[in-house]
Amino acid sequence: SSDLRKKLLEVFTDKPDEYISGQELADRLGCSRTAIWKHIEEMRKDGFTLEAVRKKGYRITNSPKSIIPDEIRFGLKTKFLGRNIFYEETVDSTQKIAQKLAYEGAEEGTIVLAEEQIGGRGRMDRSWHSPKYKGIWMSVLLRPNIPIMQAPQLTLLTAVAVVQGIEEVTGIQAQIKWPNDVLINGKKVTGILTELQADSDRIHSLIIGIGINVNQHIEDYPEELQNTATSLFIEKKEDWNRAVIIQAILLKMEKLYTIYLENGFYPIKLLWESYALTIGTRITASTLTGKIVGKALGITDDGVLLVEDEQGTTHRIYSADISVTS
Ligand code: BTX
Repeated sequence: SSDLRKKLLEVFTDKPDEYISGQELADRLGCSRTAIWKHIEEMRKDGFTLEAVRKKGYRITNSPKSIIPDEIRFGLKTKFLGRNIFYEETVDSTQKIAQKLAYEGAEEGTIVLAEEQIGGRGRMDRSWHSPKYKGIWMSVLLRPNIPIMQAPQLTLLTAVAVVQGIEEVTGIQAQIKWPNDVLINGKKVTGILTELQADSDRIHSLIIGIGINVNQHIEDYPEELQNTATSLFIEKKEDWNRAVIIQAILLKMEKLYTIYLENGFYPIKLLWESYALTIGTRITASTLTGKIVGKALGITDDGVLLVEDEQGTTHRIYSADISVTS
C-alpha cells in the first residue's frame, strides 16, 4: 500500500495544479476507483489536504510537511490536551509564548507549536537546536493543583508519554535517562524542559517544553551534536508525519495526567522506571558539588534519583548530569 501511495504521489506530482479524475487515477495505478477513494482517505488521515470536485477529480492542496493546527486537530482524540493550539512558523522559543499565554489566563491543555525556533532553550541556559520542518517543538500548558515540590513529577510523566507515543507510531523503543532525556541507542532524540509560575507554594501554571528530533538527517545537526543526537528518521530511515506523532503523544500524556491526578505519582513512577536506562546500572552523577559514582536504585515520589555508592551510602540526587559507567 505504500507503493500505491508512492504512485499516487507521482501522478499528482506530474500535474501539480490540475484536478485528476478518480477514473484516470484508477487507470494509471491499475486498481478500482473504490481503492483509489480508500487511498485518498488514507492520505487525508496522514495530513494531506485534498480537494475533491465533482466531475473534475482530486487535487492536493497541502502536504503534511507542516503542522498547522488543523493537521493536529484532524484525528486528535484528546479531551483537553491540544484542543487550544497556537501555531507559528518561526519563533524565538515556544516556551516564551506559552509563558505569556499562561499569564494571560490561557486554558489548561493549551499547546504552542512552531516549525522552527531561533532561540530554542534547554536547561540551565543551554540551547536547543530546532531546525525548520524537521522536528516537534512544542510547549504544553498544564495547571495542576499540586505543591511546587511535585513539579518534577510532571517532567517524568512527560518522558513516559513521549516514549509511549514514539513507540506507538514508529515501533521504536526509546529509553529515558534521568531526569529528562529520551534516548534511542544511547543518543538523544528528545529533551524536556519544565518551567513554572507559582504563588506562594501552589503551582499556577506549568509549561512543559518538548523537543523531538523527527526528520533530521545527520548532516542537519551542527558537528558538535552529530555524535550525541539522533532522530526518528536516522533510526529507521523513514520520514515521519509529525502531526501523527504529536497526536499520539498528547493522547498518552492526557491519559497519564488523568491517572496522575486521580491516583498520584506511584503508577507513573512504575512506568517511568520500566523505561529508564539508568536504573540498576552503575552511573556517574556530576552535580554542582562533585561527582557521585554508584548504582542507580530508582526514583523517589518526588522524582529524586537514588544512587548507592561503593560504601553502601544512598545519595539523593536532585540535579545532575548522568553518564553510564561500566
Ligand atoms: P538539556 O539542557 O537537557 O539539553 C540541552 C543540550 O542538548 C545542549 O546543550 C546540547 O548539547 C544538546 N542539544 C541541543 N539541541 C539538541 C537536539 N536538537 N537534539 C539533541 N541534543 C541537542 C533539554 O535540555 C530540554 C530541551 C527542550 C526543548 C523544547 S523545544 C520546545 C520548547 N521550547 C524551547 O525553547 N525549549 C523547549
